[in-house]
Parts: sequence; C-alpha cells; structure tokens
Amino acid sequence: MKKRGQTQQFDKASFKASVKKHLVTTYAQNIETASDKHWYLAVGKALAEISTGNLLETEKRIANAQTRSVNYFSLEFLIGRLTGNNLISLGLYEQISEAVTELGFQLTDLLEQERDPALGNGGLGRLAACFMDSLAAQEFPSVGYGLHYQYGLFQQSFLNGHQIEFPDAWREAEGYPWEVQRPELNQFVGLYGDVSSYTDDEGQQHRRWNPAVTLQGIAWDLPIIGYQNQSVFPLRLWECRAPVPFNLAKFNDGDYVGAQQTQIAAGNVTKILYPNDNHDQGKVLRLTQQYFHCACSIADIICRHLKNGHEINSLSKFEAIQLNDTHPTIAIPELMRVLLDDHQLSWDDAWAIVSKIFAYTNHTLLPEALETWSEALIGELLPRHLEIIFEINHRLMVQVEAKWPGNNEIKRKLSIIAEGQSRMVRMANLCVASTYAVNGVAALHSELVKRDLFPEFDELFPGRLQNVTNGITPRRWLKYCNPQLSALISEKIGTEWPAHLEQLEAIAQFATNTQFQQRFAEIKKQNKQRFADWVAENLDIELDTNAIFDVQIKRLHEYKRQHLNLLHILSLYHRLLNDPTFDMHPRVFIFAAKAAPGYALAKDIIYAINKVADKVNNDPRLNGKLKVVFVPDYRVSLAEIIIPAADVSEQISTAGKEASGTGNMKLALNGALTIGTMDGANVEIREEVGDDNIFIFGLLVDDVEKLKSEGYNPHTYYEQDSLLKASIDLLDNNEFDATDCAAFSNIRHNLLEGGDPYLVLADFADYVNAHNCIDAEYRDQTQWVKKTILNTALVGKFSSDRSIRDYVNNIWHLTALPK
Ligand code: 26M
Repeated sequence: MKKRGQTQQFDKASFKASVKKHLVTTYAQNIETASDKHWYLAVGKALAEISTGNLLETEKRIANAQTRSVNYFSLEFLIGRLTGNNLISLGLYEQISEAVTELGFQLTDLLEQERDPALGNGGLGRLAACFMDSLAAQEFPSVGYGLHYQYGLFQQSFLNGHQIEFPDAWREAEGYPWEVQRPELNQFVGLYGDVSSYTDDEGQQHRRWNPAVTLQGIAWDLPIIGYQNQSVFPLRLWECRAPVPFNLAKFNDGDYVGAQQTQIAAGNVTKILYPNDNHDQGKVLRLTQQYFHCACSIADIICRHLKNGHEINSLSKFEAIQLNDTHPTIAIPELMRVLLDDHQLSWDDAWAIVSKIFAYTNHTLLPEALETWSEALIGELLPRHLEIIFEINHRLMVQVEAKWPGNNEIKRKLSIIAEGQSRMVRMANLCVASTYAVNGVAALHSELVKRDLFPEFDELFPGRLQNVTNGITPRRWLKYCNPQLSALISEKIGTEWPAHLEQLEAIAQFATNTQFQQRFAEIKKQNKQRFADWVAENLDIELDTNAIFDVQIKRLHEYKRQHLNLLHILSLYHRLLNDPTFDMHPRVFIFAAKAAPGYALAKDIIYAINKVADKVNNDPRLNGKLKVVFVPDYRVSLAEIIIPAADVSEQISTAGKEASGTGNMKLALNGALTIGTMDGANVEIREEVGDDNIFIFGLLVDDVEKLKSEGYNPHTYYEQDSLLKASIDLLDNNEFDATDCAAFSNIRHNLLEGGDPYLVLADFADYVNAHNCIDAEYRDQTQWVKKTILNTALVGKFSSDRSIRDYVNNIWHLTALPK
C-alpha cells in the first residue's frame, strides 16, 4: 500500500504546467496578457486538482473503515478565502510561492485576488467553518452540508455615513476555482401537493406524499483540507435548479416562455443568503431553503449508506447529524418521512433510528431569534411533514402527561405547537424532543439553556442538555493571519502547536523575559502598521501605531452594544474638550459591522459612529488623541488583518445575551486584552487568563434580571451621572450632524424613553472605569506586554480542535480514520 505522507508530494514543473494549462484552456486567457485575477484562478484550479484527488481517496478510506460519520447541517458556512489557508494545510505554501515567483508573480498579490465566499452572516456560520477545519485536521469522518447561494452576505459600503448594500456575487463570472460539481450526487426535492393513503399487498396502511412541484438539487463540493494530513472532506453545497425537462406539456403547447416559469421560481431558492442574524422573519422562501437543504442532504446520506452496503436499519450506527441551530430542523420530519413512507418502516423502528441520529446546538436565548413557523405554512408547503410533526408532538404530550399528570401548563410550555391566534410550530421544541443531545455553546449559556429556556425538558430528559464551549481554528486565526507571531512561537516551542494549541502554555514562561517581550511587542507594532497602511490606502485616514488600537468587530446588534462603545467615545470627546486636567493615551477606536438591512436602529448606530468619526478625526482641538474608524464591509479577510493589530478587544454584550462569542477568542489568541462583561465565553476566557489579564466590568446575569424585575429606569442613571448625561446630550445637539439628526435622536430616544432594553446606561459608569484602567495600564508597557503574552499563552482551550473532541467524545462517538 502507498504510504500517506504528512504533506503533499509536489513537482514544481508539472504544477507550473498545470497553471498555464488552466489559464489557457479553463479561462481562455493568453499567457502574455492574463491579469493577476486570472493567474489566481488558474493557480486555484491547479491546486484543486490535488485536493479533488485527495477528496476521492478519503471517501474510499471512510467507506472501508466502516465507521461512523458526522454530517454537519448548517444553512451557513462562512469559510473565508480558501487558497492561502489550503496552501498551509497542504504544506505547500513555500513551494507554490516559489513556483508562482518563477511564473513572474507574487503569491501574496494573487491571494489578494480571491473574493471571500461569504456564505454566512456571522458567528454561527464562521463556527461551522472552524468546525469543518478541525474535523479534517483530526481526520474525523465528516461531511458539511449547506447551500450554494448565488449571492452571499451583501457587500456593505457607506454613503454619507449610511450603510448601503450591494449583492455579493462571490463566484464572479468565472466560477470559484475550488468547487467541483458532483452530478452523480444530484437529488430531486418535492414541495406542496397533498397526502394520500394506500394499503400494500400485505394489507398494511401507508401514507404517501404527492408533491405538486419538483426541484433539482445540484451538488457542489468544496474541499476541506486536513492540516498536513492529506485527508480531504467535502463541504457539500446544494444549488437549486428546475429539473429538465421543465414543463413539457406547456412546452409542447408552444408556450416556451411559460414552460420556463418553474425554472425561474426554482432559481430563486438558493439565490440569496438571508442577511438576518439573531432574528427570525418567517418568510416562505426561507422555509423552502431550509427544506431544500435538508431533503437533498438526507437523501445523500441515505444513498451513501446504502451504497456502502449497509441496511437502512443500521443508519444511526453509521451516521450522526448535527443541527447548527434550528435552521435545519425540518430534517427531522424529513428523515421520518423517508423511513416511514419510502422504506416502509414502522413508526417505532423509524423513531428508534431518528432519535439516535440527530443532535442540536442552540446558539441563542433571544426570544426574537427562536424560530417558529406557522402551522398553515408548513401544512401547505410540506403537508406530510406536518402530519409527522403532529404525531411527534402527540407522543411527547403522552410523556409529559405521564411525568406531570394533569399539568396543562407544562404541556402548553413544552408542546411543539404553540396555541394562539394562528398556531405555530416551535422548532426548538421539536429539536429537544427529537434529538439525543442538545448543547449550548459556552458554559454560562448552556446553564441558562437549562435554567431559563428548557428547565422542564431538562427534567423530562435528564442528561440530554449539555455544553460544548465554542472554539476557533488556530490555523486560520493564528498561523495564517499572524505569520510573524507564529514564527516567534515556533522558534520557542516548536512547530506542533497549530495542531495542539494547549502547547502555547509553554510561552507563558517567557512573559517576563525582556527580550521576548520586545519581540512580541515589535510584532504587534508591525501588525498595527500593516493595518494602518491598509486604512491609509483604502479609507484615507492616518493612524498612529503608538495609539491603543481598540477593536469592536462583530454584527451590529443592540445586545452587542456598539452604542455603549459610542457613548464612551463621546465621554472622551467631552472630557478632552471640557476638562483641562484630563489626559489620555491616544486611542484609535476601530469598528467593523454589518447591520441587517431591515434593522433600523442598527443602521442608525452605524450612521452615528460614522458621523462622530468624521468629526473627531478632523478636530484639531483633540490633538490627534482620538480617532474613530468604521471599516466598511466587514468580512473574514478583513478580520484577518484587524485581529493581529488589536490591543483591546471589546466584548461588551449585556450579560446573558451573547451565547458565546468567538471573536473574543480570536483577539485574545492574537494578544489583545479583553474588556468585557461576564457573558458567553468571556467567563471562560477570564478563567483561563486570570483576573489580572482581562478587564471585566458590568452587571452579572442575575443582576440584570434583578434590575429588570425591580423596574429599571434609565433616567435615574442619566440624572445622577454627569459624564453620562454629557455624553448622551451630545447625541442631541447637532454636534456631529447638522443634516440628519434623526439617527442620533433615535438612539437617545431608545436609551431614555425606549427603556434602554439592553441596560447600556446601567453599565456605563463601570465601563468607563474599566477603560480608565486600560489607559493607565497601557502606559506601563512592560506590564501590558506581559499581559498580552499571557493572553496568547493561556487561551489554548479555545481551539476548535478541542470543541470537536468534546463533540466526538460526548455526542457523536466517532473514531478518527486510521493513518
Ligand atoms: C434566522 C432567520 C432567518 C434568516 C436567518 C436567521 C439567522 C441566521 C444566523 C439567525 C441567526 C443566525 O446566527 C446567529 C449567530 O450567529 N449566533 C451566534 O453564534 C455564535 C456561534 O455559536 C456565538 O458565538 C454567538 O454568541 C451567537 O450570537
């Protein structure tokens, strides 16, 4: 047998020939005149030849191993650019760089040509991408299932400070070089129609769904390349098309255009990623997307299972399905339907399989984000699935009755169907009732899932509710994005750490070593310079790298409290102008965030920050002490240059609202100190780095609940804190904007008259205080650098490799592929 090495065999001459071949034959370009973009595409295609071969090899190894796989179901995979990262995983970065140089180009320039595949909104989608990377790195058999959106998350730009959105054609005209179609895996999916009964030859009663519409699922695979292990696992994305022949009857009637109607409708299904984040809207097209995803993916899993020679009854022995939030929940009734109606299993046999296959991850407690679908809508689109949901609910209610006889209140709470004006299906309840494991994404969040969201389910199904703390891949979020720091670390502790992040702890011993401190600080400085150069070139703002780079990068949402950050900036502005004794170390406040297009207040906050930025950046009275930069179009590739440049990481959500956060982990890993509330994974970051190396402020979860139940009144804070009053009043006196004050007064109104739902005012004073500590401590560079080193050293727990091992050991029960 051929021995599999750690890294890919490589022949430079044939690689260069392959690049040229793709340039000419795939992209129809002349060698002499082709642009950087076409060279990047050709390099990508030449590399994809290697990964596609390895993908097929890995597929065979999994089939031979006769072992369990996990199928990660997610409506979002925010993978970011693949080429640079894949070169690292293949262990070919240096060699390809050399080959590209010989072809007359700089590899780094070509890598800049790649668009981010933005097939996700934020944390949830990025988590799915990190998990795929860690599954591959540790060679756990796995498939990621998602949608092949034609347009990813909108591109953001600012027009006079206002967010405007453009479609994101991430594949451009040429297609994405890393993806490969798998026509033999294409599927058909039904929708609408009715359900009928029939009796089989043995006198058994069955139900049959007769869909009125059929869609086709086109399978595209993206390679997830294992870190220096040569295994490649698929991220399988489904594109929706109308099946050909489309409407033959109409076609033959001569209605050629009418015959294509269905094609146009089918083309809509995977046209666009919904840009919501932590907010449910209940649109039919979204449910169609969800079902289309689940039907294709379930069918694919069953095909693979049968093709590998297994019985349908052994499905749960070989397959686990992880639901990334409730978005793919319809997979549960879909698998029941297939087992009952297509494979003619009894309910009990089908349920025995289904209830051992699915596990569900909860990512939020926000009520507005908990998905419900109207019973009427599901009944119309998926009539058979609604019947199955009713039956699951009926059996659940029987269990509830047995445990709490006669208790209708608990029945109402746990029921999958919410009673009311129009009856709604609660997807989270369906998940908890049908899966064998439910997990929250950080220790605190998982406790709140048990205590506040599902206490009765926790009693009914003891042990089902668990925790798996999130993580991030150290390959992209340290090795790739911060090459200088990575080299320094490797010099000290060897090169194994990207696959064993807990080893970073060994650099803690250098935290007080003057020479190491100097080198660490020098690298931070250079990373700040790299970002400052980017800002100068793209935004025409000059930044001083001696200033504190204070970073808040995440979706724009009230609960994340970018407006608390803004109020602090206004307080500094106020003090600089009005208090002659006030001194501060220069600061640059860096924001990047997209607002959901329909979220008016979030857009107002963006506008307000932009206007404040315009003013403070150009106000000579401030002596350059205060700068504000709102970087447009936040995306993975931008995070890769901001994160290594950060001194301070803003993680300031209202306690209890941020399930985990993962940007907090990326920033700490790259040596930024966190200013944060006791929320999500901040709690665990504090545990790891120690109280001296993090700035914690604000109300705790229990304080928040107590204050709210006592009747929170933001006015009392406003009246009693003169700095807060001065800062809020700056929102209302045309200081920053003479043309459109509505945005500013909307924010002020939300905080004062709107009841300040996220307790911004209640946390303001403590937040300002924590920032004062940062200012003081930054001035002692020796101490500061020591703390940043300790942050990098002590956050090894937050490798997504560890998260994946937690899933594997406690939920999926997989074994890694043999070497
Ligand atoms: C809902 C309905 C319609 C369309 C889209 C949605 C939707 C999309 C994304 C709802 C929520 C979405 O993502 C939520 C999210 O990103 N949650 C974050 O998950 C991270 C990973 O676990 C956590 O770290 C964050 O704390 C959590 O906010």
